[in-house]
Amino acid sequence: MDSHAPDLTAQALATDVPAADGKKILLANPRGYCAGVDRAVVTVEKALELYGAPVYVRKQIVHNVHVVRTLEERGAIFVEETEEVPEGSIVVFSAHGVAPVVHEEAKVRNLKTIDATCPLVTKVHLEARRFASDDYDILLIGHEGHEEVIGTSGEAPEHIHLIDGPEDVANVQVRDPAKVVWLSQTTLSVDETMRTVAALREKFPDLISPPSDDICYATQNRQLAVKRFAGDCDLVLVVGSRNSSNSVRLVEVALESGARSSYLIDYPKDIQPEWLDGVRTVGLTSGASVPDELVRGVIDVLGEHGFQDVEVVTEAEERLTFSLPQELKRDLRAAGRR
Ligand code: 10G
Ligand code: SF4
Repeated sequence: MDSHAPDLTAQALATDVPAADGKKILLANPRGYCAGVDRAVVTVEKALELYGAPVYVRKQIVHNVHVVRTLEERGAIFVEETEEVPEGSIVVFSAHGVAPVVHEEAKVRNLKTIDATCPLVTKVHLEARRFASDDYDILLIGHEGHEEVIGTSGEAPEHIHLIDGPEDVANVQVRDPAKVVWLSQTTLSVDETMRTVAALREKFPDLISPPSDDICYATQNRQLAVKRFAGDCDLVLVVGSRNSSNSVRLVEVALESGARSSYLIDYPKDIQPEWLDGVRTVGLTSGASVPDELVRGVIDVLGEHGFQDVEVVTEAEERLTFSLPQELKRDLRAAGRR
């Protein structure tokens, strides 16, 4: 898997073949891997190299079918719950984060844990802990059942109310309307979240906001990039898996922002030829858990249909990287590896 592969650039994509019928691809930048996903995937790869297979991973390390299959081929074993991991084994916690109770379960089973939770998710956990200790009611905006929401809620279950969109606002009850804060999942639609916050604020005028954005830089940038070109597109293709919240949001953002059609695909082969009927401009992007090799595959397939002109549409340059989890770095150092 090419977790470190350089981004496709306008130059790299320039082609001498004239575009057929003015057909073109608008390629979003940024797209694909964010810093937290890169760190999580590399964590599993390095753990496999260092400790040898099998390395257990609790939940999908990131929500991408191709990433999970590739790591499985290398010897990772994905499980749903800690109790499925044999006593004394190594387990990696996924980038979406875990509730404190999961760390306790792992301790009881004498597991060696490596926590690949994205530092930007940990930041939200710490906010939840702090507001709970100050005895706030916390309105956590997020999707019910999503692993990140389960993990964050587990930090302070008695203080947190889940708000899964504006329609949940009417029923929420708090102890003291003057002491309420909202926090959120990191991978939500920015626009829908703002609509939810507006509805919450109408109900609780003293509602306070998180100290800094909980919807992370990567989620925001990928949505802004799609907004830039959606209105010019007959079709927007988003590479990403069905259970990837941020990828699904990109399809919604594309449609809300004027794309005539938009589809989520796991693989280049998922493109249905009829989607391309009468299409001249295809917007192309990918979720934060998607390796860029899949996007390159989509460009190849579109090229076979006459879309040989690729224009990169840049919203932001991302340079953020996160260092590997401490516990892994320590073992790598001890083994004389980096
Ligand atoms: O978009 P979601 O949260 O479903 O996850 P993903 O694995 O598809 O993308 C990366 C985002 C995270 C690891 C959640 S912070
Ligand atoms: Fe971290 Fe944002 Fe990527 Fe989630 S989407 S792993 S919060 S950088």
